[in-house]
Order: sequence, then C-alpha cells, then structure tokens
Amino acid sequence: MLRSAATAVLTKALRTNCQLLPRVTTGVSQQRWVMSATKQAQQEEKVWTGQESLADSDPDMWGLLQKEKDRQLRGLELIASENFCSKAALEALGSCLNNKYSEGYPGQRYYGGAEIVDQIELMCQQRAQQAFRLDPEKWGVNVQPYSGSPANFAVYTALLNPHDRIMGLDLPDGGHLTHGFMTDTKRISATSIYFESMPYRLNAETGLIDYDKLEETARLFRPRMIIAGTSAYARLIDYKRMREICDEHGAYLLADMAHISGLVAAGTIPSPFEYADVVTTTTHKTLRGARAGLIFFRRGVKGQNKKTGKDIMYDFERKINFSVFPSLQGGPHNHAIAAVAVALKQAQTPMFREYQEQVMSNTKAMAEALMSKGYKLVSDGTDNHLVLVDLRPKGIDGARVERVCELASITCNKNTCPGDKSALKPGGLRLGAPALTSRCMKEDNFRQVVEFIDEAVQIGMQVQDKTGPKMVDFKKFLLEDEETVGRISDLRARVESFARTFPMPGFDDH
Ligand code: DSN
Repeated sequence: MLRSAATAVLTKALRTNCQLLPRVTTGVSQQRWVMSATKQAQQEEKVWTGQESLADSDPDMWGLLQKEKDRQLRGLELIASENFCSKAALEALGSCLNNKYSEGYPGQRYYGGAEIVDQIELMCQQRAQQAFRLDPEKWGVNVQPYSGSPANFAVYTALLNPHDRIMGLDLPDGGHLTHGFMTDTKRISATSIYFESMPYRLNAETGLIDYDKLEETARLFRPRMIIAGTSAYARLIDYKRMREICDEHGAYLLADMAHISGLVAAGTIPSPFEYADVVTTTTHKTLRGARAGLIFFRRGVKGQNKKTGKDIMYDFERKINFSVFPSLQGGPHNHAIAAVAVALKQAQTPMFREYQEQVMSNTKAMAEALMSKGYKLVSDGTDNHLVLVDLRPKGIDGARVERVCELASITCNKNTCPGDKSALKPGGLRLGAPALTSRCMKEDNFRQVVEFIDEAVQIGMQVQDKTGPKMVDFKKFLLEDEETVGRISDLRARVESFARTFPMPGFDDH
C-alpha cells in the first residue's frame, strides 16, 4: 500500500476508533510503519495519539520541569536523603510498565498479561538479594512497597497486633516519623496511633544512641519490636547490642536502613542483616534508584523445638507478603520495580563501591572542614554519609541558616539536635554528601562547599543581630535589605557557577 493511501485508510480508521489497526499489523517493523503513518494521519486530523512530547503536549508542565532541572544543576544539593537517579533507571521508570496492573505476586496474579512483569519482579527480587549478599534460602524480599513509610507500616501490620509495643529512636533525636513518633500532646504518626510507642534517645552529652537507657526502658516497657534505624544520625548503629536487648524480651528487631542502604550494599559500613529479623529500606537515597521501598525478611529454619527437636520455621514471608498485598496496597508499581532492579544491578558494580567510598570520604572532609571553622557536630564527627551541625553554640538556628542557604542555591535542611524543643526552629542543620558525590565532587570540592555554607551562616548571624527574635522579620529582611540582598546574590552567583561545572546523572534536559 502506498503511504498516502495508507494514511487515508488510517485516517478513516481513526474516525472509527482505530478498528483497522490490528488487522494491518503483523510485525514490529510493520507496527512502526503503521504507527508513523498513523501519526501523520492523526496530525492531519488533530486527534490524540499519545505520541506527542511533553514539550508539545503540555508546555506549562514542561516549563516547570525545565526549571526544576535547572535548579538541580545550578544548586548544591546537600539533603542527606536525596540523590540523582541514573538515566537508565529513569528510562525504566518512565516506561510502558506504568500501564500494567498486576495485583498479586509472580505466578499468582489477579490480571492477565503479567508474564513480563512477573519476570521483572523476580529479577528485582534476585538483584535485591544479590546486592546485599543474601542467601535466598535465608532471606526473602518483597519489592512492591511504594516507599519506605508504607514498607514500615506493612511490617508492623504483618508482625504486630494493634496496640502492641514498639520502640524507635525519637524523631527529634534523629529517628523517623514511622518509628512511632508522638508528642506530649498528640499521636502524630499512624505507628503511634495504632501501636503503643516508647522512644529511645541519644545521650545528650555524646550525641550517641543511649543503649544503656534503651535497655533499661525496654525492661519496663517490654516491646514487641525494636526499630534500629535513623534519618539524621551520623554514626553507626550497634545492631548486636540491639539484638541482645530484643532477645531479652522476645522482641523482633526491625532494621530500617533507608538512609544507609547504599553504603550497606557497597560494604562500606556494617550490615544489619546479621542481627535483624526484618530489614526495610527506601531505594532512592544512598542506593540511588527510583523511589520505592523494599522489605527483606528472614525465611527458612529459625531453630529447633527443645522438646521435639523439630525445626521451627520463620513465618515472616507469608505474613509480610499478605500485609503488602492485599492488606495495604493494590497494584504494584511495575515501572518503579523495574527502575529499582536497574539500580540494584548498578549497586553490585565496583563503580558503585567506589562511589560509596567517595561519599564517606567526602562526608569526612566536610566534617573536618566544618570543625576546623569552629562548628560543633552532634557526636563530634561522622561514620556515614551525613553530618549534623549543632548551630546552637553559634547562637543561630537551623531554620534561619536553611533559608539563607536556600536563597544562595544551597539546599539543605534544618534538623533537631538532642534537647531541641521546636521542630520548626531547631538548632541543627543536616548535610549529606550522596547527591553531590553523584555529581563527581571530591574532598576539595566539599571543602569549598563548606566555605559557601560558612558564608551563609555569617550572613544569617548578622541579619539575626539586626532583626531580633522573630523569624518573619528575619525572612523579610533577607529579601528587602539592599546590602543583604546583594551579598546573597553574590554568594549565589559563585555557588551556581561552581555547581554548573559538575555533571549530572539522568536525562540532559529534564
Ligand atoms: N524524608 C526522609 C529524610 O529526609 O530523611 C526520610 O524519610
């Protein structure tokens, strides 16, 4: 058929809901030919093809993506939980897998057409086990959680009864909302609404987890589960000690390694798998994948019955899988699962190990540079990918410094330090190295980054002196005082011209 004739036939077909298309399609190359002829016909007819680029189809949204890409390129990204996902993983994320429903698990789906997504999910499971060097006889994994918070809630739903007791590191001390956060007056996280939570904390002097106090409190509280996980803690967790405390009470040990899972995969810090019953993680922080969550659970023989000598088996797998689906989630995000699988393959390469070693070395360089400038760090240093700066000795809070940094294209976040009362005006600033290390920055570059941050702190301190205690006055002054605007704009110009010289993973333009 001549192309023009085909176009005419297809145009007619489009008017009748594309009924002719399946009949003229017999192979991939013919399919492409039909699609191109279809496109031409559709363009002539101005009908929806679904083939338009984002730029053509939705210039407003495209414009915002361009702006965000530019923000990421010209800024210094220091939020410890962020990273830059690879182009390969993003390609999987933005793929046709977004279209597929597949409630259930590989081989047991509620929908047809799942033969390919079955392979993808199994591949992701296998790569997750390989990335953390796990024996599949001893550890299984569920790769369907939408992110870290749902993963944690799925574990609680699987292993706990409503009102069972859990203990997690208090949020202001560097824990996470989903580890049972509540205040004196309000139960904030659903994990404190549906379960009874008692926090453990840092030793205010050392800035280290107070394991002795945890042990003592656990003897009174008798938890069913202890959570070993942090989101603003610069030191390593003593999983062995946590296990011993759990064993006193027959409690489960859940390790939430979301922040550090990339370091664990690379083997640059100790793994929780030796001691934990269950391990959860997000996949987009140090692991540098797409946004999702994973739950690893022990499987196989747990021990022997003392009387009968018979094997006792772990019963986590059935409970956790049931909890993820159908108890809490619907269709798995197959596009995210595929993108995570791509990242997990990358996580097994020597390049990934080098990257994580560089993350730790950069964080140390940043810590030393900060301390040499007289900054106090919570726990006086770092063993991982982040530092927590205690700004209180400088007489300024994290919120003010975060705002000055933001205006100067340095992205970081205010954070509570042990003893802080307000989460809105906390004394700390959390700085992480994973994202900028993905842009190939090395130790010297991080020393330069500290120079920029120090400049922002000085500006903040001087503005605070002039504006007094009210945050609203401080913020207004930053935008209105001519000299301050000039100083910040000068700092921003230097930050941006520095940042732009470093490459960026992902797509070139969005
Ligand atoms: N929001 C993440 C963080 O910044 O640590 C934790 O989920």
